[in-house]
Amino acid sequence: MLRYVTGNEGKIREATEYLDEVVEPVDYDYLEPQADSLEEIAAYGAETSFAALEGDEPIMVDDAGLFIATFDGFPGPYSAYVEPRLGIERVAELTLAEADHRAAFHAVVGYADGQTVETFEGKVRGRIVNPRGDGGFGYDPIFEHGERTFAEMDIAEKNAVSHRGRALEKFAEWYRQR
Ligand code: ITT
Repeated sequence: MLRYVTGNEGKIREATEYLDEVVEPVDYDYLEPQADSLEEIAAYGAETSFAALEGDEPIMVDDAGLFIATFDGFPGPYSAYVEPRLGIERVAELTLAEADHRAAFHAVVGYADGQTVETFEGKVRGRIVNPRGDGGFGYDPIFEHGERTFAEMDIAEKNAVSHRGRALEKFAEWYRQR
């Protein structure tokens, strides 16, 4: 059994659909360090959650962000701060006022079990568009990959190409071999 420390239900839906292991959601709010690297945040989150919570079952966390090329990767690691304050419509508007609409989602799964701390990264490239679709969560409606936004895909379709799907794939492969 794995304990998935997150307050984000969208992440839990995607991980549960992807992983064979039983995943128990744990809503523990670890204080995220101000860091430019998702790896650092995910490793810290997994390690401190394992230390703070009772129990021996391994912990996983997932730190993700939307990196917009024309803004030099902003909001990136600050995506969770920007989403409720600026709003995804405004993020799209600001990006579409520029010439370059390219963006990438990154996700890093962090794992800790008291002995080992590991991170697994996934990335997907796309471009920013005006919001379309009502699936997914977060920035999904403004991120187009191929012809569709992530909010126009179902969970399996998104997992097949997404940053989180790639990170979960690497993690699952490593975890199975342990
Ligand atoms: P936890 O830290 O509790 O796991 P969170 O939502 O705060 O949940 P992050 O810091 O990783 O998680 O999230 C960064 C932001 O990016 C946040 O606004 C998310 O909604 C958004 N986000 C993360 N993954 C996403 C995805 O697959 N599609 C769209 N938006 C995503």
